[in-house]
Amino acid sequence: MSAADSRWAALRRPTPEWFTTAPFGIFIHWGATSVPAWAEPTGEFGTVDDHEWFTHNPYVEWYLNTIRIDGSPAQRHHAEEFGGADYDDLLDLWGAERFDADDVVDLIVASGADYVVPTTKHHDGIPLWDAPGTGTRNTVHRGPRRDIVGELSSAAKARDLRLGLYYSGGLDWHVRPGPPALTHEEVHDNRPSDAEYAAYAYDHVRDLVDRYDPDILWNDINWPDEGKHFGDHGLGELFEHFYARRPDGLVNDRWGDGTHHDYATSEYQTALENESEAQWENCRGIGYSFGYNRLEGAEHYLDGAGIARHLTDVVSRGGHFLLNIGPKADGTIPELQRSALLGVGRWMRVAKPFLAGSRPSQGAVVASDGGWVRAVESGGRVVLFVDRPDGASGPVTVRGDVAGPVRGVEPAWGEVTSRTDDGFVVDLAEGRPGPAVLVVG
Ligand code: FUL
Repeated sequence: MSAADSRWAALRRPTPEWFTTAPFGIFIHWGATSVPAWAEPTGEFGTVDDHEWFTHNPYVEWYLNTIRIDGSPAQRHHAEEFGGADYDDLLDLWGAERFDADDVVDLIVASGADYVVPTTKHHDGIPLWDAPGTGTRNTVHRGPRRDIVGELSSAAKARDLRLGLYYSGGLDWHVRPGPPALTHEEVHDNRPSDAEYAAYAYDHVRDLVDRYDPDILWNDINWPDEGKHFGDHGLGELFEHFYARRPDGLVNDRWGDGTHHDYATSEYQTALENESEAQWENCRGIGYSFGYNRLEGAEHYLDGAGIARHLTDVVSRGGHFLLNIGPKADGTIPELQRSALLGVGRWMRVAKPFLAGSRPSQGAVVASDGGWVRAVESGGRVVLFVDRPDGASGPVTVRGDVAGPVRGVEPAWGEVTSRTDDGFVVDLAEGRPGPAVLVVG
């Protein structure tokens, strides 16, 4: 092992206790792109090929890339709606006049989540706090004229939510405008990696650590190559500083190969290979975008029960789920997102104790009659979550390693109506907020 490798290796640590019992977090993507809030709902990341993806990018927060692709529908939209205005004009149009961090955090607490991860600077390079070296190009001096990171951080801490901070270290289209990316290869090949940008990004993240004391550093895309060292302004030193302040802090895995991470990430249906690591987190939007997209409706969105199923699936495979919400430009949470969070929260009040700190179940269970089942081990018992993919009611047969009595934790969601040698039938009730929760033994 080289000297550098052993220094990265020395950063490894046991997973902090709080994270092992935190199955669910909420991501917040907010930025000047909430002004247009416009993207084609093309499909879920991982199901659309590269060329179509970039020209018809469903991620609203990629607006600045998409409108620079000649002939893209987003470019046409930007011309028609904003007269092709300079992107930074959107920052000035972003009012955030109804933004109430306490209200947003209350909603997150009501969803049953344990941590929140707001964006602090996305690929457009606009910081949501008074970031060093950015002059007036940030939300404190323009647009909202507020320290959005600070307001969310204080509100989260006041409600005992753990705080992660998202930072786009790999892309900054202000520092490196370049030509728009048309493929994922171009995203990675054209990212800024020089020492000057490395120092700029270092100063930003160090400032975030010192001001807001996050529990998670959630970097995106990569870290500038010239900053991947242990010396002054190096990523290694940044991690050491972070862990010294936050001994139970964690960092995600998007800093580039040969560096360091505490947990792996997957996104929608990509990087699924990372889901074999000891600690991993899947993230996705409620619809096909992270930033709020006014073109999306209920047909693109997960509802509360859909979120509950996705969360259960992830946890049953040993992961954490980071679900994103995207506020509107005025700071309010879109109604469908709010109701989805309240819906999953209703389910979490019963289900969370069985998910938090659980492990994937060793036994095999299957559901028939169009049913859906996932299993975990929790408190020494097997816990089953039974549903239908469309949430419909009616009987579902479950078979497998289900020795012993089976009891519905919330009988109003579904009751066991008969037992066979190797299984049982559960009658799923109408109007339940998510999968029925059943304890075996
Ligand atoms: C991706 C970004 O490009 C998306 O916009 C989003 O922030 C997601 C969480 O990570 O790589």
